Amino acid sequence: MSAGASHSRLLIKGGKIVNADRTFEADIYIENGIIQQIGKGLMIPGGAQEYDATGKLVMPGGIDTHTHMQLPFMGHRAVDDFYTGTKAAIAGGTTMILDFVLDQKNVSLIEAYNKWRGWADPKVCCDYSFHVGVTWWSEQVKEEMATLVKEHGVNSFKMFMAYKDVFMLPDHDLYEVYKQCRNIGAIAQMHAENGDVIAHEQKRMLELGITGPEGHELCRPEDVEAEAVLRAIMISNRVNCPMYIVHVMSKSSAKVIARARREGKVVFGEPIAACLGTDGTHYWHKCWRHAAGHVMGPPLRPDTTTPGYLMDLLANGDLECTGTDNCTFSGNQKALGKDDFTKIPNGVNGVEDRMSVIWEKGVASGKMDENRFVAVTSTNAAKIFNLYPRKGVIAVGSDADIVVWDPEATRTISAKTHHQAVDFNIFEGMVCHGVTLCTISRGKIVYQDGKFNVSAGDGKFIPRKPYAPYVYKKIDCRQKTHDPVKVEREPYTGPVATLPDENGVPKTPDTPRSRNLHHATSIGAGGQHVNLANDSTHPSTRVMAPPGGRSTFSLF
Ligand code: URQ
Ligand code: ZN
Ligand code: ZN
Repeated sequence: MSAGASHSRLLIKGGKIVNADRTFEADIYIENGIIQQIGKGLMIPGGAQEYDATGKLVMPGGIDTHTHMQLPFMGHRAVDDFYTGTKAAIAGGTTMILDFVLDQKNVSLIEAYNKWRGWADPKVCCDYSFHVGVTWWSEQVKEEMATLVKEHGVNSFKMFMAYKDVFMLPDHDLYEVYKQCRNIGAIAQMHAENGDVIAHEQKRMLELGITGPEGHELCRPEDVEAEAVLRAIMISNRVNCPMYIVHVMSKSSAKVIARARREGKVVFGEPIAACLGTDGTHYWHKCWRHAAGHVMGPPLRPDTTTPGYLMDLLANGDLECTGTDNCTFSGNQKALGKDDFTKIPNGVNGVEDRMSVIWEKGVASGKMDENRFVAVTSTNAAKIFNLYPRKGVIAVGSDADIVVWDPEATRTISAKTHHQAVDFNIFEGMVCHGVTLCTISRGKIVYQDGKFNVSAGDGKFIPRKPYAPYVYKKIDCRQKTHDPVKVEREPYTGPVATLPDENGVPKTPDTPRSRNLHHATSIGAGGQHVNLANDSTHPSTRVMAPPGGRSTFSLF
């Protein structure tokens, strides 16, 4: 049977299908990259390739919400490009990456988008899409955001509160960007750290002679992240814009997100494989290269309870989906910062190991079941970024992006055996339950038993429409409760002070105090209350002195 024909017909039989909502035994028939039938004893056309998944789990392929393949950054370029990065993704059970168009200030977003498409399209081995970075603000940027949504299948824009003078935007611009995101049905993503404080603290650490990777965490402890998370949520909530906090790296920031969600704010938190699988104690490792290999922003946290805490919130729904922020630099590139930690290119690996790390630390550890695993590694991302149900579920009509998973097998993670281009692995030596047996990308077996069957450019750019229902139905509901309403009141006709002249002397003395100027109802704590005992017009009214103490105004 020719590869073409067998490629277009595939029967996966005997497996246990795991979606976010349920687990059930059934066979899957795929034709031309689409799931055509799910069930037992299927009647299918002849000539289909068969894969025996008996005793294994059959899950939607992972969706990595956050990668930076071949990113030009801090004077270098990330070593995993769109070919090696997507190949490694496939080996780990991920069948789609969401990468970032991320260019400098004053560069057209459309030009940047076209440049990144030119890099990715010829190389990707699995499907992908782009978030677009907004690193500057102008009327042009505003219009280009709308064009990207209308004409280029973008529905997510990423902003930075960190990387001062490089990607960072000030709050007043962020307010405008969020307003535009809301207006065009997009989701706003935020790298939340206080970039101004980091800049000062980097200087202070270097002045103290702290030049090693430990300085990277010391200059931006988790308060610096959590404050920015709160600020990003506060600003976006003012304009009712959905907020997606990328790489949630700390307990403090996760708590801020959890509280905001309980207050009804439309906020999504994305922990990454790195902070779910390891911690920031590595920055204090005596081997400089080992310590520097963990440098990313925001940093991994030295609080060793962080990974377990974040996994608990991922399991219970306070955190929503997972990415990797895969942005890999070799040890020699990291050594650019051997004398100054601020020059260590920021970024770590994860795209190949995310699924196994989360299975080991989340499912094997007993914190979540296999359905929640699928939700946080695939389905929720598809829903947030409006890919669902094309992606993120095993259902008739969906793309046949599938991973056959062996939950009992184990593998030891190592840079010596991983398929990524980078020569360092932050999970080095970690033994994980949960091994990819077979990865299927739009109906093609692209990885099986350790062997690839990929061609560069096989992957496709997947456009995404705005107004993702999973996000914007919430936004629309909140809009009803969100808009401020003015108080209808009679025009004020009482005395008004005159402005002082150029010598600061009031032109006419204030008119004598007259009675009953205020008709206030008692509106709660904060100030002195004075009863208008003899006020015939408002017998029950109580006068509220301004909060913070007795006003000079008095009736008695
Ligand atoms: O900040 C990001 O997400 C990019 C620039 C990758 N680097 C990193 O350290 N996270
Ligand atoms: Zn970031
Ligand atoms: Zn990133």
